[in-house]
Amino acid sequence: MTFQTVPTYQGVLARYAQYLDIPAHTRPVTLQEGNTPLIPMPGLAAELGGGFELFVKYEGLNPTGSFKDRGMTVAISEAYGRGAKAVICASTGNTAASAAAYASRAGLRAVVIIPQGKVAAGKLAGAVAYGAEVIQIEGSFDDALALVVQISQQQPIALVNSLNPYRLEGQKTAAFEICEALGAAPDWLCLPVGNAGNITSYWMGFRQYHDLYRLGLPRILGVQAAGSAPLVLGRPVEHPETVATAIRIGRPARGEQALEAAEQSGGRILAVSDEEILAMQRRLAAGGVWVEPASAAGLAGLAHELLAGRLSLDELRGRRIVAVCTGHGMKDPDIIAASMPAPLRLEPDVRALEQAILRGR
Ligand code: AN7
Repeated sequence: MTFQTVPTYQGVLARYAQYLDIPAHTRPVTLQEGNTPLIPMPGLAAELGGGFELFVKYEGLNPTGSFKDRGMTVAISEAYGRGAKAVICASTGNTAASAAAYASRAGLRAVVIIPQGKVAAGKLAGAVAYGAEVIQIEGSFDDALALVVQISQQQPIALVNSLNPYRLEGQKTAAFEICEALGAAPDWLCLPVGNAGNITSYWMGFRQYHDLYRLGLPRILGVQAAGSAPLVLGRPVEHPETVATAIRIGRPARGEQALEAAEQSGGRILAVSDEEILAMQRRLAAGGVWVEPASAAGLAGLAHELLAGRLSLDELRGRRIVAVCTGHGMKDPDIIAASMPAPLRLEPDVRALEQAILRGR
């Protein structure tokens, strides 16, 4: 047997350079994001009725724990290459942590604006740890986004929300990876929808690969939380609410494109309740994949449609479904304490322990 080294993976910019529409001045800033696993979920597929193949694209395994890193590496690389000294974003948390990490690495200032309360602990801690200047405003994510758009037009500070087109260029690489792993596009793609950058990017990516390689196109099921479902209601939501704080967004910046992606693909955008989201978070964890609540929304949407009869097992027979799980469970540890049983407490006594084990806790 001979020892073999593996060529170092260099992140999505290097891997997919030929497919990305980015300026020549771009100077790569990477944490080797992307290349995330596509995990088969046969148990969950069987629970949902079976007859189809189900996979989770586990984007929580990116360097800062969310899918945002794919787009952020490109947005920061572009800003860095053109000589920007500072970047800014509004964020429900994951964008903030990602922007902070990549900006720090490039030696840029990162200013992140977060809404009042409700930013999950692991995200805020990340933004602080990576060295961002974190400003909390007394308002919603939508208020924060309006502010950063204004500031970035008035000051030399680069906007790295997904209004920045380079975010989408990087983000679409997840669609490429799925096609490469399956040898074709899946039949369905389910994912959560907040500000709608991700769904827009996936649709771009799948179309690009289909134009080049004829790999087919998925139908897209975009899922919002019922208390924050502007795209389902057809109007902005002034006071969005949901346990899935990542997608607590009432005015999605790329809402039009999300609706187009859903419609053109033959899919749809729907809403699920917080209870459905948390139930799916538990079911995913039972399969070994712990994700933050928002990340369970895509699959909760699939389960919802099956239950409501708007999707049938007949229709799904032999099909391949990919659910995008956007953020790691460790991003939002508090939700587990709030929605799941606390650990049993015992004296350090072997009899007590034995009884507890035999009782099954
Ligand atoms: C885990 O970080 O908007 O529809 O500011 O963190 O592309 O917005 C996060 C969004 C899904 C929705 N899942 O994606 C932010 C932010 C997780 C997220 C979404 C977010 P988009």
